[in-house]
Amino acid sequence: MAAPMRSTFYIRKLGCYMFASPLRDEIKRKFWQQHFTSFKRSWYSTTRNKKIWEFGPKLSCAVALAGCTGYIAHSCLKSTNTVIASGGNPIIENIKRSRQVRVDTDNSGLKLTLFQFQTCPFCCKVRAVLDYYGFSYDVVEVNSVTKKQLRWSDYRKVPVLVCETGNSDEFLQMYESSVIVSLLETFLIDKKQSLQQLLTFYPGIEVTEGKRRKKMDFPNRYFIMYQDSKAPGSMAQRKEEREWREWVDDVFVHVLSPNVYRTPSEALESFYYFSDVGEWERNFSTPERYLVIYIGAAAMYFLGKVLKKRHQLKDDVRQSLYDTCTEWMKGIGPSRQFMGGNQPNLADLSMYGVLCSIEGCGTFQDLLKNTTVGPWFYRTKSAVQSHAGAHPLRES
Ligand SMILES: N[C@@H](CCC(=O)N[C@@H](CS)C(=O)NCC(=O)O)C(=O)O
Repeated sequence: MAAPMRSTFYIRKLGCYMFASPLRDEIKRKFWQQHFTSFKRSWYSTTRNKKIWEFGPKLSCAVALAGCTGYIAHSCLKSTNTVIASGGNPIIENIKRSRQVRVDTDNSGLKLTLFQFQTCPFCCKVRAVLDYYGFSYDVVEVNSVTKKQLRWSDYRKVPVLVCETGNSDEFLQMYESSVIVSLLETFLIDKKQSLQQLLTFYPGIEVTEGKRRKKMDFPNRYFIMYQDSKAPGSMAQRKEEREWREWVDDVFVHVLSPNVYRTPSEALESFYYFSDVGEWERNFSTPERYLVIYIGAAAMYFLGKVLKKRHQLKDDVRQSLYDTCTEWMKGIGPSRQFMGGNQPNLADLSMYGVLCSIEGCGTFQDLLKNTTVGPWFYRTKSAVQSHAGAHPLRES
């Protein structure tokens, strides 16, 4: 499985906690191309001094790097949130939980811990599935700047779902939100096999994206492995569910950030909202929190523009958001309550999860006013919050 580099720039960490990471390279390239090249040109023409030009950027980079490193070192050293013991389960058990979700009817026997950012759309998607099916689980809020809660792992993104296997030396690490979702669904169908066995159905392969960048791909991520069990519904319904789940990941999720970071004030409002629901006051020191809010909002405002271009959104990005939600509602059609019929399927839960990541932003209020997505959204919310899908666990 992928082991991205541990040493990352502080500024990247600030921006990445929401949506930025898949676009990181593109954003960096375009940002530096557009802003740095023009800056370089004007500075060079003003100074007309080649030596200064050659030496200047190196010096500024060194100063900036030293500053960032110092700050990160300072915040890591003073952190007391996380105690990591060596060897076995204590690694996971000693990490501070931000909350515990307990559902009485859960008899899955799984001891799950979700490492997450509260408002990351991929994490919201996994939570929607866990809650709908009534799994009990612990939540660890990862500090998006230091990521100290993930130090035990080579994987540097969230969500990560950890399952303690009962063997004190082992725990299972699951990542890639759509793999986690398919894996949980497959487990509910065939509880005789452990998650560890089922994970072998979702192999990751390394693919090269562009010229140099390598990433992991999980070709089976939208497939539920029914094996000997009778698959529910028709083949067409299962295909529809897979296609819409893919659409949520490949299309819908990319419309969100250019919208919530559309203007500087909207970007700031969004970051204040993320700070509230992510309880950053508890998880960050005060300077760290304000730094993330203000620098994060500024960075994401600019990145939002890059994303808008990259994903070819309309000039008025709200219109792209309304269009995608209208497409979703058309997909459900007038005679169904949910994409899954009378109850949500994995496409409903994925779409709901991703959408609820912006529920407290002004963008979401605009969406409710300008589309018909509201009633479906609140129907799904109520199914998720009441653990309406919990019966498969009860039957085991
Ligand atoms: N394809 C992954 C995407 C996960 C992802 O990009 N997570 C972001 C948060 S929204 C992250 O952890 N970024 C941190 C980083 O890249 O350093 C999934 O579906 O789980």
